[in-house]
Amino acid sequence: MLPILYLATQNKHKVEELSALLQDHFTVRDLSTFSLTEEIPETGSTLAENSLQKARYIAEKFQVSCLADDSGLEVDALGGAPGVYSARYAGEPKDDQANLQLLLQNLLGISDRNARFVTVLTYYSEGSHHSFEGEIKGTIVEAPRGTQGFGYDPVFQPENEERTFAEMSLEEKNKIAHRARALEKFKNFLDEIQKCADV
Ligand code: ITT
Repeated sequence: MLPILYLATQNKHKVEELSALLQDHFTVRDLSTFSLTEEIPETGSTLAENSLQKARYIAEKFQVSCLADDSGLEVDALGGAPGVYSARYAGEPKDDQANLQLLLQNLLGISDRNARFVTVLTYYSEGSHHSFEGEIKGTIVEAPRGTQGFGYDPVFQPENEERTFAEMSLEEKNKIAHRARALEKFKNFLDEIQKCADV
């Protein structure tokens, strides 16, 4: 029987992407099991701090093993913005469309469109925690393309690709994306632990 892992996120798209990649290792559960009425706090100033804060919050509140994800889009010409503020770039409440439009507006007339997506995953279990980072480089296109994915996907074109993430299926995005790369490191970590347990 596979161990249970809770995903410490309130973003249903992350749940979808992570679940697809974790199903061989865990019985994955989202937070709908609990009656969580508040937003999980994220007051850190880095992705790593927020990722740990979210994981610790859910692990301690519900006494479970969990995996949290904090992600951001870093645009070179904007000095790394929106970065850790990606979810609320256009202010409160969180609004993917408004964030994306503000990003395009701030890049109007700018030829350097280089950017990267970063994810920091934190696994929190029985009082200890481990974090894993994944990134993918790419460019911000001039106008949104595609209807799949979420967030900034319609304006992010990964390097060596002609389509934006929003023009790819979930499976295609999951082969190359920041979240999948961080998750690959998490799985390698699990395999190492398993090897030690087998000796
Ligand atoms: P949780 O904190 O509950 O996990 P969130 O949506 O607030 O959910 P973040 O704090 O990590 O997540 O915010 C990241 C922002 O970047 C958010 O606006 C997302 O829409 C966007 N984002 C994250 N991963 C993305 C991806 O793979 N593709 C496109 N946009 C993404």
